[in-house]
Amino acid sequence: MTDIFSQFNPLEGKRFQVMDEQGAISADPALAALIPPELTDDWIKNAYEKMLFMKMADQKANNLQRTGRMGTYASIRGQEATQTGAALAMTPQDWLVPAFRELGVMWMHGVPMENIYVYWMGNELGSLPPPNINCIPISIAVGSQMLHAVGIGMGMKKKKQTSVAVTFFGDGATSEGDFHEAMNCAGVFKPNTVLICQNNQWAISVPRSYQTKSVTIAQKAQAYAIPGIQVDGNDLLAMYIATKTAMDRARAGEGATLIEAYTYRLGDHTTSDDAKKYRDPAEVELWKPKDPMIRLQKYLAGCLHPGTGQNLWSQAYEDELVARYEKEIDTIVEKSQSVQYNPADIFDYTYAQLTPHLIEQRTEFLTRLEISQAEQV
Ligand SMILES: Cc1ncc(C[n+]2csc(CCOP(=O)(O)OP(=O)(O)O)c2C)c(N)n1
Ligand SMILES: [Mg+2]
Repeated sequence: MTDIFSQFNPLEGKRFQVMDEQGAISADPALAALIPPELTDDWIKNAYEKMLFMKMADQKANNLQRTGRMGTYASIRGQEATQTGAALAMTPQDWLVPAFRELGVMWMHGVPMENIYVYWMGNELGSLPPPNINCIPISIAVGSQMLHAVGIGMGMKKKKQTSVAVTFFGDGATSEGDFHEAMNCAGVFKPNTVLICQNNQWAISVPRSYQTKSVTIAQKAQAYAIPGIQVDGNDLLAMYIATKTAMDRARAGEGATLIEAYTYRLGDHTTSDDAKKYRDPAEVELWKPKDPMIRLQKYLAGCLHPGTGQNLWSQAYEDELVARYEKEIDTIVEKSQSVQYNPADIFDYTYAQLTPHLIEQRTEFLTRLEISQAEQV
């Protein structure tokens, strides 16, 4: 495998990209040569379909919150390529260790969309994936999950397994002590771990420029003696290649890698936020043409199907997919809304024995709930 990590040194200002904003594969033969044979046009088309589905499921989650059927939700809009490229480099044996903005990669790794909706509807049952789906629960506490991923990767290495723990976190999370502890252990113990920072340029209202004075996040890896690479996170192919290369290193016992996916949060931080209050709309306009969906549409529209001679992307094809996915997502919403749960659960699983204060709260909560349910009848 070509060593892209030394070829794209973040300290030299290099960012790894193989498909540009126009959907064109790099004209540089050395870069084009990095594209492995499995990345056929059909592979790209399949990935595009997954990205469209997650984009629509993401939009639906926002709509559900707006109509009072979901709690706060953190959108992945703009980050679909980062998550899909990484997910396609993973195998079911690998463990996914997410933060909270990972609807796409969680779903790709086998967590049913229904579970993800149930979680954001405020029901912890959503955090329990079916057996054999290797994904740990969403971590709302910023940065805490990176250490778990390093620990899981250390365990895999100790057991001489070839599986890998892949963790996601934001640019804001790199300011947490947990990031530096995780990176230090990643350097010292060489775990089977890949650390993916989704640098979406914002941590709620804090821009990337206030987060760190390092020019890139990827270069921080050098201080911990692990490879680090900055990748165009809106380039599906580059994300796949970088993640696959990092996974192969980990599987071969060579240790951890830091990938900075340079991308953009096109939406608000969450449904509880209004980015217009702190973000210049002109910046969003600058990023809109870099949308990972658009560049794949452009690429696929330029490819002809070898059998039919038709373009691999057209508006009619898109419309047909959208109609099909809308129905599928509506069914998922119905299923997630019909999950039964006991409202008292939020009190019953934190302590072995509730404190007197919480017993009081529990009683009051259930009494009020009965009243409000009675009012609805
Ligand atoms: C330990 C901790 N501190 C603060 C928060 C509040 N908080 C939630 S998300 C967030 C910003 C995270 O930014 P980033 O890591 O860039 O991830 P993004 O939301 O951009 O995906 C903050 C400060 C939290 N959840 N946990
Ligand atoms: Mg961020």
